[in-house]
Amino acid sequence: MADCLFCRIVTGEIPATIVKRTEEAVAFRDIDARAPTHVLVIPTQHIPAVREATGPEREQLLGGLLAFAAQVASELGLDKGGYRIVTNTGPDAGQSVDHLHLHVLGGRRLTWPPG
Ligand code: DGP
Repeated sequence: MADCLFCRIVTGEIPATIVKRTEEAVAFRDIDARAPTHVLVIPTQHIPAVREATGPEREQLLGGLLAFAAQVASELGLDKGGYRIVTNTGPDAGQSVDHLHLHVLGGRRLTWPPG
C-alpha cells in the first residue's frame, strides 16, 4: 500500500535496520526501542492488524509470522533469557501503524501486566 509506512520499509523506500527477511516477512529494529532488543516482525503483504488475519490463508501466514519471530529472537540470542512477542491491535492497545506487526522484546526483565 503506497501510503503505508511499513509497506515502504518492505520495499526499501524508507530505510530501516533489517535483521532478517524472507519473501513473506521482514524483521527490523524498532526506531523507538523499549528494550535492549526490540524488533518488529511484519508480513510483506499489507494486512492492517491481527483482527484482519482471518481465513485459512491468513491463519497460515500468522503461524509462519510467529515462527519467524521466534527464529529471529533465537538468532538474536534471546532464547536463554526469554522474550515477549506482542501485537497491538486498534486504538485501545495503542496501535500506531496500521500494518500488522509483532513486537519482539528482550534483553531485560519485562514487567507484567503491560501499562
Ligand atoms: P505500535 O504502537 O504497536 O503500532 O508500534 C509501532 C512501532 O513502530 C513503534 O514501536 C515505533 C515503530 N516505528 C514507527 N515508525 C517507524 C519507522 O519509521 N521505522 C522503524 N524502524 N520503526 C518505526
